[in-house]
Amino acid sequence: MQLGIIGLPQSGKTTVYNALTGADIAAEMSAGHLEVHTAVVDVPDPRVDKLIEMFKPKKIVRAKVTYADIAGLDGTAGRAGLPGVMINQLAQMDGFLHVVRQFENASVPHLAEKIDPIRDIQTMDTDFILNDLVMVERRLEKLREEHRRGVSRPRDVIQAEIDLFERLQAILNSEKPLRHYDFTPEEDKIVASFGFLSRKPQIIVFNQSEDQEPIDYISSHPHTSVVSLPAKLEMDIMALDPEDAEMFMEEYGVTELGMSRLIKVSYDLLNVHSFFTAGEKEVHVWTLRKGSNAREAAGTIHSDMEKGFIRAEVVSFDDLVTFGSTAEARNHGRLRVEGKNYIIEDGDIIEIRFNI
Ligand SMILES: Nc1nc2c(ncn2[C@@H]2O[C@H](COP(=O)(O)OP(=O)(O)OP(=O)(O)O)[C@@H](O)[C@H]2O)c(=O)[nH]1
Ligand SMILES: [Mg+2]
Repeated sequence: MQLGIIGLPQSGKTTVYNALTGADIAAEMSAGHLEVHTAVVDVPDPRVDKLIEMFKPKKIVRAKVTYADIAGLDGTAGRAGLPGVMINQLAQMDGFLHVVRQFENASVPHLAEKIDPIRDIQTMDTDFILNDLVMVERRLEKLREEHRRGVSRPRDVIQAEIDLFERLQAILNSEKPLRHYDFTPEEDKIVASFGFLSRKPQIIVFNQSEDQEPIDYISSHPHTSVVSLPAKLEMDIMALDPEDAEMFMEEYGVTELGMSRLIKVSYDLLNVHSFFTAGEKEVHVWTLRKGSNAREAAGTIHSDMEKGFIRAEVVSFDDLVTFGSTAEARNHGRLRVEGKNYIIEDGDIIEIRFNI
């Protein structure tokens, strides 16, 4: 899973990146050209700590999210479009953290004179919207041509796709990102295959000073989450050793770092959850698209397990904790035997029986 950190110049992308990953990249002006830094971060999950306590495993593998600090966007690409290298970089991402400047700091220049976070969200969106619009229009031309000839596919199928793309065009022409809209599963399949940038899920990250109140920007849109945090303060806390960090947090009344919240929100935004395999050898967190079944879960562990799937033995995290061990959970009838169509729940601890 990869999330790109985007935002206007000097909005605090590198600061957020450093705070998230513990990196120490100097906050230099990227001067508008493409520059990317990448780091992998463990997803904090107290359940894993509990499993480690129970199983005392030799090896631990936590869930991970990759963050890429992508400098160089500024909302001015217009209809000429983004440079190809930038599009390639952005297209690889599963979603974006969109850093929006809320902090006031006279020594940090802003493209516009006044700090206006809501305007900045729209400015950033514009590059993606125009990029997608060009793609949609190109596709529409092709589809209309195909419809005229009408030999490759039935005309009504082509027409349905034309209707869909005309709707996308209307949305984009009204300067709205595609991620604000829901599509039917069939439409979604077509839309997803184009990798539209404005369709990818986003977390809006309002980068505040420690004394600022959260902005009232409740997004009811699907595929969009909102987090407010003081990135600079959190970056400074990350740079301290743990004892000093604790004192510092107490002083500022910070109970949970926005960054660990942000990592969790990232995980949710991408519509995935976790299941575990746990034993003395290894406690392993596996990331799985929500709604996947036991056979697909087996496949994320190993393709042999998927091919030779017989059954899954499943215990929920809560039951395991209540009964203290897999054996005790079994004695109380809480270790379930499930077939390949069983839908995995968040926090299931599973063992796959398979045959190759
Ligand atoms: N006061 C204050 N300053 C901040 C905050 N976040 C970032 N800054 C400062 O703003 C400047 C820009 O921050 P960066 O993190 O480098 O911003 P960026 O988005 O990576 O900038 P580019 O890569 O040039 O586009 C730096 O001088 C930061 O110290 C904040 O929350 N409060
Ligand atoms: Mg930067």
